[in-house]
Amino acid sequence: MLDVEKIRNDFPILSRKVNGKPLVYLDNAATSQTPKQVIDAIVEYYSNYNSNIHRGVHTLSQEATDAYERSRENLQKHFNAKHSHEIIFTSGTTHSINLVANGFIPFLTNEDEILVSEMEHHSNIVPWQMLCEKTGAKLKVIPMTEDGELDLNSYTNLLSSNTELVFVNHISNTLGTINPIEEIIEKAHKNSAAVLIDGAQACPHVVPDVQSLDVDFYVTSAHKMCGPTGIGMLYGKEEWLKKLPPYQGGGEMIEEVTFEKSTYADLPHKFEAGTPNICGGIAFGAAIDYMNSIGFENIAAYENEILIYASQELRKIDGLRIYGTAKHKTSVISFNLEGIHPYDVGTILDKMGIAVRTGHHCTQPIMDYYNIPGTVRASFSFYNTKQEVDLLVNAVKKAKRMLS
Ligand code: 7TS
Repeated sequence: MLDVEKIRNDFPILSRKVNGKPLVYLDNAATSQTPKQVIDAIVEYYSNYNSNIHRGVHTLSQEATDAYERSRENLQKHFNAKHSHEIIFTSGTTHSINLVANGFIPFLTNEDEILVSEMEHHSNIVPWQMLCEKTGAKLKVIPMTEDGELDLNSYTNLLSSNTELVFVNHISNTLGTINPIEEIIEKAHKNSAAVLIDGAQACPHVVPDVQSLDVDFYVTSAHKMCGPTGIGMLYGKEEWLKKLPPYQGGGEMIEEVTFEKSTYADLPHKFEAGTPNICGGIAFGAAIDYMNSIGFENIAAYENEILIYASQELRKIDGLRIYGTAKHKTSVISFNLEGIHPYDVGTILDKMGIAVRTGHHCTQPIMDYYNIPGTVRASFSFYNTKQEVDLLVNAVKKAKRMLS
């Protein structure tokens, strides 16, 4: 099991105070905190070998290139991709999804259909709507149930020979639902549809094996898994990445340029135009090393304990409703107090040093489903403790007394 006190010492920010109270950081689904092992990798890069990559003969450039490419291989191993060139560095999940959506413009017509689930983050909805506007393809919605699970019967019925693409998140950022992506992928493939899985919320908790999932595209952001912001990943099967056109043109993504015509570089460089986030890429690898040193099985078991304890204690509060009660869920709890706006609860919690997110969490269709303006969302990581759950529960009780 985890030595949480020891782990907490790795995170300098966890010892700071907010509004005179020790910080209780429960906004991990928005972004995770950064351990000193990752901060050290960033400091070392800028202190010792900051340089542009893939272009210099000098030592610093070579060192930076090696570290960046080693990090790509690290990601390849972690996600079990067949080739390291199937790992494309992007600025994050949003960039990865837009890259794929743009790539499908030449392949879709107004006969085609795209399926997206009702519980997606806006970044896994809006790029597909933009793709539909450009191609005439139709966007269809896989509905969810009251518990916050996907309605798989409806999904099966929606699939047809016109379905070209399916987009679903691995874990919902608002409800915590772990979706049955194996089944979703298998059914899509039986209908010859390609699948993109949004793994932004999954990668801090589980290790997706992209080959055994047989997924076509898998995307994530480093900042949700102890890495820095501004760096993320697109995994794509080689055959797809070869087929899709580049997203952006510029330096490093070309083979040859004349004014008549340019030809594109091989993978992965075809999709990495311009100077990338070199330090971020290296730190992403360091974050994966850090999480693996703790162990994802340990992380999942511990976070599940926290989830069960927090759900049980919060449910004891009269008038508190939890949204998202799927059988398989991760350590995200969205809730409301009857008759009280979530923003007001969040503001009072902040006064007590407790960081939660309030609002629609970039999932307005989920809010429409429940007919609510937003929720309070507490999202837990492996460095949170049961004592912090108690502080949250007491603070919510206090907020209720103050606001009722
Ligand atoms: N997909 C999911 C499932 C997410 O949770 C998020 C971010 C994104 C995509 C976008 O990731 P980005 O790194 O490109 O911004 N989710 C949240 C959240 O729940 N609170 O703040 C950001």
